[in-house]
Amino acid sequence: MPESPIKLYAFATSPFVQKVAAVMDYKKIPYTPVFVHPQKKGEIQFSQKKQVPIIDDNGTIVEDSTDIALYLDKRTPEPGIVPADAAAREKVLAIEQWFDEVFAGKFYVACRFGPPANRKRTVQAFVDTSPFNALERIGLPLLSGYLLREVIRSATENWEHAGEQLDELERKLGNGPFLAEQPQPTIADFAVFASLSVITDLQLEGAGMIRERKRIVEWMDRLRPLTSDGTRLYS
Ligand SMILES: N[C@@H](CCC(=O)N[C@@H](CS)C(=O)NCC(=O)O)C(=O)O
Repeated sequence: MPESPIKLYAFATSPFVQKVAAVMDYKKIPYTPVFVHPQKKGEIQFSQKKQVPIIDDNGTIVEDSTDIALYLDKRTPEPGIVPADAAAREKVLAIEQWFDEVFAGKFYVACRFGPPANRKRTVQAFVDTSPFNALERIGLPLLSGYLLREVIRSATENWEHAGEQLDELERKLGNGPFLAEQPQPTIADFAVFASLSVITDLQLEGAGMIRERKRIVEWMDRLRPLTSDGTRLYS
């Protein structure tokens, strides 16, 4: 039986979903996003964790963006996203973990929910892509300030220090050409690039802060032709 495209259970705005999409685009693996209702989550009822991304590869379910990327690398080994050398692999995975645990929250989520203009567009992206009913479509934008108050509070606080996260990224880029001084892009590059490209390509507030850092711009220019741009899940 011919294989179907991978189902990618998603929120359009999730940094972890963006990472997986950028990896699939690099590997030229066909996929179909399935947007999940953020409260009801009926589409991912089968999951215990109930967090996106989740993929369904013709019946094989994989959860967690790092595990998904590593699964995809085994499924479709070329082009590879993890170095063969053990020490290099460790460095790459450590940077990818830094993305998951620090950068995704303190820079990307801070950017999407910190500046009020971005916040409005983030909520709108949810409304445009999520399987909401008519009432939810009207109600969510009106109630978002209340429903998301905790996210907004910490994003606003983190956004004040967002430049420090970009400084740290510049340090990690070193002399390149890719993260962990790898000659080819890895899972770490796609993780960070996927989120930054959303900010620059959708021209969110914060794009200027990225563009004024030469080292980051040059690195993004190296990645850009290899994978999709920041409109990959939502334009
Ligand atoms: N470690 C997980 C984190 C996934 C995650 O935090 N997903 C968020 C969206 S960005 C989510 O589904 N949140 C909904 C919830 O926790 O209820 C990964 O890398 O995939």
